[in-house]
Amino acid sequence: MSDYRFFDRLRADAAAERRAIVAGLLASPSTIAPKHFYDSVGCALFGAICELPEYYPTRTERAIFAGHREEIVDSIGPGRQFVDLGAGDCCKAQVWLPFLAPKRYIAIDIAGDALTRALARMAPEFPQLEVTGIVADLTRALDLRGDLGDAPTLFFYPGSSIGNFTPDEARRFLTDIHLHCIVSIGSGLLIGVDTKKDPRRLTAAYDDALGVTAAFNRNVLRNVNRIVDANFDATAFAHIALYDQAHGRIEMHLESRVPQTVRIDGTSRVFAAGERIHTEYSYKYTPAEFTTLLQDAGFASVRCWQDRARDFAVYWAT
Ligand code: AVJ
Repeated sequence: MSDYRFFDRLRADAAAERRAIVAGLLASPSTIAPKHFYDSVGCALFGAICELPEYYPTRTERAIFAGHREEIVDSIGPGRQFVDLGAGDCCKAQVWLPFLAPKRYIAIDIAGDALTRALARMAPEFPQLEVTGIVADLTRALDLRGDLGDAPTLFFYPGSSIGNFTPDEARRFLTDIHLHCIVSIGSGLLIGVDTKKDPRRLTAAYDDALGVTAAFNRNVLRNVNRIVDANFDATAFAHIALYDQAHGRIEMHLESRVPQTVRIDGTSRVFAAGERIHTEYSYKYTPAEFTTLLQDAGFASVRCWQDRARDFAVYWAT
């Protein structure tokens, strides 16, 4: 079977999504949710970010996975349903497939075009694997029970994507995953999470010398123009990345360089010079903090692996 099934669970919500974007833009402070970064240009820029010297998470996680492969594989066990949360180009998951021999691969992402391309490339390489793609928004209630039945499932959530949620939202999301896990013995969550560290290294990772992250941040305005019919000039906003030590989070904003009026879906909004649009949180957790979060979500057993410098952490929670 070099074929795959594909479901778009996003299209139904398009009108509600447009209203949510407009409401966020008109609010004070103005906000755009980070899920809107990932149009095709945004996906490509995120791929470039992952290659940057300053952006340590991707390569550090890869090294932890590679360095503890056997132990992690032994913990998970073979023949699971592999649910890839935020699959992107599916490359991170693909590395695991020969070791884990899952019986199904279910890739979920908000970027439908990227997911289609990834599965069309990948499915023929694994002819024995049953492959499913689901276009969905993970910030909305997660209900995969109809897709998964009662077979043991590995939920894979790498890359510290959990950091885009506030801790309360993250607890709720992890609780949802745990509820999917209790259906069947052998289910669990393999998740990668960035750690707290020197603020200078954290800010450098989100404000790189080449300006790739700045382009990634500004590109959200081009995407928003397309979705809600607005006329943002991406060059009229400056990229801001700062570390809020009290909250343990990177914040990204777009700061209006000049006073300007932007047309948004039939209305307009004035941005003062220096006024910011909030675009992303990226929360960082110590292993103790994240273990507690997993336990609060219902996971009774938590294992953790780290690199030597403790720049990143990988957890297996059941
Ligand atoms: C994909 C959410 C994990 O927070 O580090 C990278 C996104 N933003 N550079 C992160 C991102 C700016 C990334 N996540």
